[in-house]
Amino acid sequence: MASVSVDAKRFAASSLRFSVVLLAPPREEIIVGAQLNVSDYIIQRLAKEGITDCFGVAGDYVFRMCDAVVRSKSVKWIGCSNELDAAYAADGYARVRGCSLLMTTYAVGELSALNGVMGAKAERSCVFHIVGMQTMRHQRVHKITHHTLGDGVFQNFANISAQAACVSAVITPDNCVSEMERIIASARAESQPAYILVASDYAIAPVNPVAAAIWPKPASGPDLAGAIAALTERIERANSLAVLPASTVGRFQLQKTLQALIEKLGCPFATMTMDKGILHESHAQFAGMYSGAASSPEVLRAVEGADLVIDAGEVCFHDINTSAYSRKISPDKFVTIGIDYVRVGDRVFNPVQMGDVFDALTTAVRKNFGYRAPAKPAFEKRGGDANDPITAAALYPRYQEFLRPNDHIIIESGTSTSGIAPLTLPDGAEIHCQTLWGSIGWATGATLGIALADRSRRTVLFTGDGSHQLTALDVGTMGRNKLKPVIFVLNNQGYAIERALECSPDWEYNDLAQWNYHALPAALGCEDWFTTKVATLGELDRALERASKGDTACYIEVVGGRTDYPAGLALANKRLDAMYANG
Ligand SMILES: Cc1ncc(C[n+]2csc(CCOP(=O)(O)OP(=O)(O)O)c2C)c(N)n1
Ligand SMILES: [Mg+2]
Repeated sequence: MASVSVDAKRFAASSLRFSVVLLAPPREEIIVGAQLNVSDYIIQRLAKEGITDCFGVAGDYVFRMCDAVVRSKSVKWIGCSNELDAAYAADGYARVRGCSLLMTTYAVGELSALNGVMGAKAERSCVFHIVGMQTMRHQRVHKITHHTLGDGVFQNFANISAQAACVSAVITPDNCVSEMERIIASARAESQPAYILVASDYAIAPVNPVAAAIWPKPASGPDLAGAIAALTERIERANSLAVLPASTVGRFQLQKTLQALIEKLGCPFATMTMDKGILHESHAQFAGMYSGAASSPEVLRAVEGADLVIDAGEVCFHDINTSAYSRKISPDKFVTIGIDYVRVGDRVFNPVQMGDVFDALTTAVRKNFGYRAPAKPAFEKRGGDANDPITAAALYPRYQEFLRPNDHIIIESGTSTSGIAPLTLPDGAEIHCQTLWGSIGWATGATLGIALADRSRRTVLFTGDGSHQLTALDVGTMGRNKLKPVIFVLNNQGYAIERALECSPDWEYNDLAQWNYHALPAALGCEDWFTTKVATLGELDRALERASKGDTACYIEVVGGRTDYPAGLALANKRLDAMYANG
């Protein structure tokens, strides 16, 4: 069998297939690893990316990497209850900070994190996933160690974890400096996870100090002019135009650039659930939420009635975004400005960078479509009497009033997404959701990451009882780190969204163990949290008032109806054949 150092080189080389190929420019800055060991170098280099927290679960093969975090002056260890929690938290953190750090141990740890990291890949969240492995000394002699299949093989899982990343490397003292540059540049260019394997003895070996070439940011090529000409020609020919901004615009922090283009065009824009809040919803050109047949007549007119629809950032017409594929936009009036390409009809222009296209198009276009969105209807009244049970119709208008400018709002797959998505966001408030990957429990984990990534803003979580049961332990980690989220757990006695997606709502596999959710924070060690369980509108109103004070973390268990579906979900319930291509 080939020695692992050879494997390492082969693995690193093969991983190039998944990464953006970037050419090294003349050296501008020299990063030298002198006097640092591999683990310290890696942590210090990642700290330069703005990372100040490391989510993870310790284990003997990753001890030496954990030590480097503990030694670091700039990165703090955030111990999590399990690796899935840690991965979800890292995903949330990266959405706010641009990138994040996740640390797990060989095999048992990394495989537990895999679903969370794969979700980060699907949703373009740049998580640096470091995995500590057995010493090279043991690997070379195929020692039988714990966390293996007992076969003396150490590469059984690397390829599995690498699938959840866009770039990967096995770090050695020799390649450490250059591989870290390649990994960081590639992962940031794609805004997707990187997988970094470090053997325990190499982690404490001194870095071979070499000058590292700086990897450039991806750049547009000569196709840029052709892309702008093709887009401009289509825009000038159109009598009406709409823009659908994608969540990637936020991942690459291009909101202002896109907003400038939309303002120059004077056209409507609408967002789908996955992309909600990418641009301010108070903007005069915001037509509303686009979700296929569930959209308002104004949005349907603006989007489906337009001569041309610009997809800004590769929107995703999946079942959830389109209310079970009820979108009607013909492909011939749809053009895409992708992360690194433009597609107009059958023509593809690449490589061209999304930000460059937004900028150049803003300069090039002359036409202004003069769109102003009609005045938005006033928020629905709260409605209901104090002793009434809590219905979706009474709950979501109350949440609307509760939201504040600049909130980080995290929504979970389930009825909370259908209920919150139609609300109008206060200025600067951001929605964080995972509607493409849709792995439940994500929202509670992401709340931990987001609240840590930005303590200056309020973090509000809307989750369901079923999803929360996967990752409720994160609440303890939030308390341990003195975070002050506001958490709403909808206790509707099971998987309501699944009841809605079935011909019968009564299958027992959609029922849950009935927890005392509001007792969890105390059981998980949270001190001074405001916790309550509310079953009537009067109780809910009092809890909302108390939570809006903002002086403590809040955990509110909201008792809802078992099959009380918000409007979007009720529509999907009527379109099950289209949703699943049944019969
Ligand atoms: C990891 C994972 N397991 C299973 C599913 C399937 N699933 C999707 S939504 C859902 C139930 C969500 O229930 P809950 O959080 O209570 O939300 P509700 O709709 O009741 O408000 C399940 C089990 C999933 N998406 N992800
Ligand atoms: Mg539920």
